[in-house]
Amino acid sequence: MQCLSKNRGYLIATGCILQVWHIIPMYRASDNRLLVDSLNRIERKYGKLNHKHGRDFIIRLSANFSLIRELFMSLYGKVHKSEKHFDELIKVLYEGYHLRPKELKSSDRNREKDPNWLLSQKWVGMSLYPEHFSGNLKGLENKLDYLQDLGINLVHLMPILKTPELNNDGGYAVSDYRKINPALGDMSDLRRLIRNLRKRGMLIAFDLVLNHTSDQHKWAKKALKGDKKYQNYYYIFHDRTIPDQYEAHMPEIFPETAPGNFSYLPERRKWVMTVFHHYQWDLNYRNPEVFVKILETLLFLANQGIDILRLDAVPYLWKEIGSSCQNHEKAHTLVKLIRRCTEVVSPGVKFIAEAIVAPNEVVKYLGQDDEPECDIAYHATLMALIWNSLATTKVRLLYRSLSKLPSKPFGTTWITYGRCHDDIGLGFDDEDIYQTGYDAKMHREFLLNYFTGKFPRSQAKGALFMHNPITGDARISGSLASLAGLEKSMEDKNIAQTELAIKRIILIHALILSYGGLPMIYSGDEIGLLNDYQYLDSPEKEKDSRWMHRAAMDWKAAKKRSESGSITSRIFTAIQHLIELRKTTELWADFNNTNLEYCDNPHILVFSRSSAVESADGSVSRILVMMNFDKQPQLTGQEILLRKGFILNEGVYDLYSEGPLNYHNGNIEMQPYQFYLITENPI
Ligand code: OTU
Repeated sequence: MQCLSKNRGYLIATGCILQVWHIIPMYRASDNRLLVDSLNRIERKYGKLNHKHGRDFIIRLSANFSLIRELFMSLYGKVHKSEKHFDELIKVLYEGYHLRPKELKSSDRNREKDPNWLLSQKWVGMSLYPEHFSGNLKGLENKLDYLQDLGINLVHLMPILKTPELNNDGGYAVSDYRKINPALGDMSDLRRLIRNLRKRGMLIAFDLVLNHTSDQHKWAKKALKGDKKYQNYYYIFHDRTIPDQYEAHMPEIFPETAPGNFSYLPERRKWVMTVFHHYQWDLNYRNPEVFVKILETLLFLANQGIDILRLDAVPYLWKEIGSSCQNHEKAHTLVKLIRRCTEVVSPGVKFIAEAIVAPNEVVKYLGQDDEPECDIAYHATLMALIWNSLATTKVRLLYRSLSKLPSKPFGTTWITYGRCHDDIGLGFDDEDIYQTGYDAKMHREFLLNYFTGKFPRSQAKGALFMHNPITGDARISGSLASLAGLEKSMEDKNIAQTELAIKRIILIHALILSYGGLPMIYSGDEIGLLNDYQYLDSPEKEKDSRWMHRAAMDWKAAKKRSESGSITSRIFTAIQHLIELRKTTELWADFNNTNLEYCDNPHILVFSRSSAVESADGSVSRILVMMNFDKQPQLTGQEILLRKGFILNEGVYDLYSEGPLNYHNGNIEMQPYQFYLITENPI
């Protein structure tokens, strides 16, 4: 008590009390006392918290303490010794803060002053596998100029933490959260890379695979040896009674390669929950010790300088018999708790929710205004709808699905993307498909046939992923360029089709760069990298067609980006130009300022980006984006411009081509896959 009252005095003297004091009275008296006790314990162990050491921590812990406790106790209040675990959590928070490097603490403070820093239009990301892109982490440093040349300033490193050589699910089966895969480098290489990125004003995103560990993680190994404490880190059962109860309501994620959600451990004659592959053991978040350990890991990664953590498979974090074990309310509680804890230690760190679930469920991972969860979520709905629109040449389903999507909280953003390392799930609503005039089952079948090239006239070359012959369900693999028709048209030496494929590739990028959100380009797509079929020769990978679109970067092809007129150059320079336009136009910052606009032509997507206030200096205050998803030219009336307040023939022009729009008999004319970024000349 005594220590804290001194601290209070200190805080009053420095003015910080203003921030603390208006929060403290909201506490229950018991929380107040607990906070004081916690801080005193920290002081006894680490020395006095003062202006230099701990001021920010005290302020942030005070602001979040009641909520952290409430969230923690709602999950673990009934667990044996929950108070002890809570104390441990607070200790881990302080340790995380104590170990956080000075420069990161100062970056945290700057970001706190500008909480919307991530919404800026200046951020453009790329996801890449260091081993496929540059061999290793050191090699990656030599490629940063290339990324910057394209305009990338956020690098999402695909998982690089230690995994077994086999059975690693492309990095998503971690065996040591504190070591880097030796083939890629070590922690000091990662830190050096991050320093280099920071110097260049670039950000780094990194996976936290927190739903499961590899069966080679030390916790799993100890559990397998019979250690009860570590068995309780996972969902392990001595017979099928409980697993069968779970199974009754759990869908299968990888039915082809990993049927069922439990795996047998012959060494112990027990069953372990393995929702993904048999070697990915689901962590038991009903055990508070697991939560505290994973939080410690998270803070360790944050303290290496990671700006954005991607929470892998976040909908699966909480399992409950009788439920699908996805999107459980307590999975959200866990995310809220992670978020609050991070705000105390490293508030500059942002979170991506990796939740590829029903559209209405995805938005929930962005939290609500007073209950934040993640800052960013994948716009998987938009991604799937882009491909649907290309296959059908129409945008009706896209309009219907997107207009129904609940709006996301202000301050959060989408990852807009065309491809990533995973499959494309056809995650739109059956009812919406029906309302658009198709039979849902037949429509899905059509899309699967279209993207695997079975549909007559389809130019796409993809493969099915996790095909379930009983239900007919499947997802789709294939590189963006191959799905867009580049591979087939080049094989067929069909110049006209190659032209169309290039246009589709550019259109997809125009959409993800302008729709609203943080665009994430998948490495290789910027040069039209085709499918890689080598995975078919590997017994480990042949059944996982996602390897088809995880090809090594083709640096020889990338060199051609400066050969004007080459396919590579046309794709690369178009994306580069789009990125440049995005960065210099503030309307592309994501302040929930995208509006779908009605268009009478079913092939043309129209949306606007507008600022809330008309600017006095005549600078751009609205942009109308028009995109033709058909391989035929299309027309639409000019009313669409009038409705948005554009004055016809007076300075209406296309930002992309820096020229006027094309007209035909008084209508706006759009060539196959053409897009306009329409604005008006400054008056
Ligand atoms: C994620 O994806 C990763 O992105 C995958 O590469 C991993 O294999 C997997 O987790 C396991 O770690 O099912 O088909 O809603 O869609 O977690 C991809 C989230 C997946 C799931 C997602 C998962």
